[in-house]
Amino acid sequence: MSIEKTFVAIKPDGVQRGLVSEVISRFERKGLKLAGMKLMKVPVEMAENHYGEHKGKPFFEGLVKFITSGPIVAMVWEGKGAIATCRQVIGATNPANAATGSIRGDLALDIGRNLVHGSDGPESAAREIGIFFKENEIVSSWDRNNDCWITE
Ligand code: DAT
Ligand code: MG
Repeated sequence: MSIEKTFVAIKPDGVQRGLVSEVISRFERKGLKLAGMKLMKVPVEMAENHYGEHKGKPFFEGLVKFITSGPIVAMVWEGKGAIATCRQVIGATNPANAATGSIRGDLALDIGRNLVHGSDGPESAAREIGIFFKENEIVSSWDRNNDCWITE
């Protein structure tokens, strides 16, 4: 398993509900390493680009409206197998099917208010990091003094 970077965002519902620290702590405690983070409002064009694969679906308009409705916390997390691991920490798309112990399983009820976004593969991770972050906003592979206790 290689060291990967993935894009994760706390959606407007997570910020509004005061769950920013709760969500961040779950990725931190897992052992992932924070490589970028900012609070921002997403412009409509950026939201449409980010969710481009869903254009034309019945929920697309509502999704763009929701994601642009308030600030999000955009993040890059790094670690061994980080892309799939973050998806597991986040849980299934519909909170009704998300495992207990996952963010959506523990903290959300509705598919349209599922708190967190995570890239679903290497291509989308690279694409989404590029949409939300400039190169100089990412701190790659910085030395963490407990790395040897997390990754062999
Ligand atoms: P995920 O966010 O788990 O990657 P996705 O990429 O399939 O899920 O969809 C993006 C978001 O769109 C998802 O987090 C919530 C919303 N969404 C997906 N399917 C939906 C549906 N059937 N009805 C309403 N919203 C939906
Ligand atoms: Mg997705």
